[in-house]
Amino acid sequence: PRGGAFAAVDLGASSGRVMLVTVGADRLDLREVHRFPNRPVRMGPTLYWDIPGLYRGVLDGLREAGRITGGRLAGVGIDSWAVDHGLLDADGALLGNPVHYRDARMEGTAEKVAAVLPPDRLYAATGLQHLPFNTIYQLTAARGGAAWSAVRRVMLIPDLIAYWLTGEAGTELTNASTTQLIDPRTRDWSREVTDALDIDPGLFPPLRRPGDPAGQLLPHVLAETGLTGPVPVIAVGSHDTASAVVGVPVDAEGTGRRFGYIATGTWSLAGLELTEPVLTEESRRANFTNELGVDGTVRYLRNIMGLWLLQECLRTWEAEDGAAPDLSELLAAAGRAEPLRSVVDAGDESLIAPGDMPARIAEACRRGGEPAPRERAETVRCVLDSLALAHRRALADAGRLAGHDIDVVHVVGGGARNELLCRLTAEACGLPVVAGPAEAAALGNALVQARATGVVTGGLAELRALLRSGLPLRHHEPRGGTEPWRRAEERLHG
Ligand code: ADP
Ligand code: LRH
Repeated sequence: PRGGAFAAVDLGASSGRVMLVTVGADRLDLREVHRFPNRPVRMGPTLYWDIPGLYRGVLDGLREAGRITGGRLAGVGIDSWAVDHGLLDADGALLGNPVHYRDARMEGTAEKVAAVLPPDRLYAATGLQHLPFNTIYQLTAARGGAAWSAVRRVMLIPDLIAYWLTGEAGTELTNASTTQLIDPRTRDWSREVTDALDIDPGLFPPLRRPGDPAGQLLPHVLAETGLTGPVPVIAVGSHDTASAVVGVPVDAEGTGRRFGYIATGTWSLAGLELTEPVLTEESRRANFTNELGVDGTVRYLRNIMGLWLLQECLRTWEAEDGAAPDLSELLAAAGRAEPLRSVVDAGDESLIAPGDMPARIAEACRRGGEPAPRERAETVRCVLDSLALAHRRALADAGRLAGHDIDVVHVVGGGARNELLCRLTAEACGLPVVAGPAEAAALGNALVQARATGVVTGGLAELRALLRSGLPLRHHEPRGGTEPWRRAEERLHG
C-alpha cells in the first residue's frame, strides 16, 4: 500500500516539536518524537529568539524520527509562528539573532508607517489586522539600525530553517501574508505597499505555495541526523495557523455544518475559512485579518491574546515560589471560582510584553471597573473567562462581517487540552464545541506533504477526512445560556 512517514516540524512560541506522521491512503498516525522548550532570551535591551537552539531542536527531532523509521523520511515540512524573520547578508549569513515580536523596538513605527500609508489604505491593500509587531513595522524599525546596510535577504522563520536544511531559499505564501506586504486578492506582493514604504520585495526570496518543493536535505544535514537521502523538504502552510486550520477535523460529526475555528496556543486565532477576503472598512475597524490559507483559502479571523496570559502568570508564580505551580490544580480551582467575576479585554496591547502578568491583569481589571482577582484561582478564572468572551465576540463579529452563520466551533491547538476553556467557550458562544486535535498544526503540515508526494489526493475536505479516524475529540455542548456572557460583554465593551 502507498504510504509515507513525514516529519512535521512545528515551532510554537512556547515549544518546538517534531512529529512523525505516518499517512496512508485512508489512515493517519501521529507520534511526537521530540519536544523542546522555546525560550526567548534578552541580550542587552533586545528580546531575541534563540534560533541556534531551535535549529538544534529541529535536527535532534529529525534524528529521532529517522531512528524510528530506519533513516527514511518521505518528507519534511516546517511551520512556525508568524511575522518574525532573519536578516541575511550577501554571503547568506545571518546578521544577528531574529528579534522576538514581543520586543519593544516597534514603539512609534506604526505612526511612521501611517504617515506614508494611512491605516485605511493599508487595510484595503493587505486586509491584515493591525498588530504592532507585523513584519512591516519590524522592517521599518530595523531600517534605522546599523546592520541594515548589509541586509540582502529577509527570510521568515520557517523559510530560514528550510534554507539551513536545504541551501535553497524561498518565501512561503501563507506566512508571507502575515508580513502585511501581500495583497490577498492577487496573493502576491502589494506594489502599492512596498512602493509607498520603499521596501524592496526582492529582499524576500521568491514566493512558494504550500505543496511546492523546497529542496532536499543537504549532505551534512543527512550526516548529522543519520537520515538516508534523498529527503525532500516540502513547503507546507508554513504559518502555524495555516497548518492548524488544515488540521481542523471538519465534519467529523456529521456533514454540512458550517464551522468556526479557534486555534488556541500562545495566541487564540478565532474565525472562519473563506474563499475571498473581506476588505471593508467595517472589517478593519473590527480588527479582523485576512491571512492566506492553503488551497486558495482565506483565514478571516481576529488575533486574540490567547494562553500567553496564563503562560506568563505561571512564569511569574514560578519565580515567586521557586517551583512551577501545578497547572491542573490551578485549573480545577479556577473551575470552582465565581464565574465572570471579572473580565479583561484580551486584545489589550498592554498585555503583549513579557513581565508580571498577574499584576497587569489586576491593573486591567481596575481600569475597566472590574474587581481585581484576590488570589491565583481568580486570576486564572479571569483569564479563561476573558478568553472565552473574546472567542464569543470574534466568532459573532466574523459571522456578521462575512455573512456566514456558524453551527459548530472547532477548538484546536494546545488549548484544546484545557477543558475548562473549551467548556467556557461553548457556553459563551452558545454553540457546540469540538475540541482537538491539540497538534492540528503538525497534522495539517503533514497532510500537505502527503498530498504533495502523491500519498493522498483531493482538496481540504479529503485531507480533513483523514483526521476523522482515531483522533480523540471532546465535545462540549453549550449550557447555561449566553445571557451572563452578553452582560459581561456589555460591561467590557459597552
Ligand atoms: P504554541 O504552539 O503557541 O507554543 P501550543 O499550541 O503548544 O502553543 O499550546 C500551548 C498551551 O496549551 C499551553 O500554554 C497550555 O496553556 C495549553 N496546554 C497544553 N497542554 C495542556 C494541558 N494538559 N492542560 C491544559 N492546558 C494545556
Ligand atoms: C500563532 C501565531 C499567530 C501570529 C502570532 C505571531 O502561533 O502564528 O497566528 O499572529 O503567532
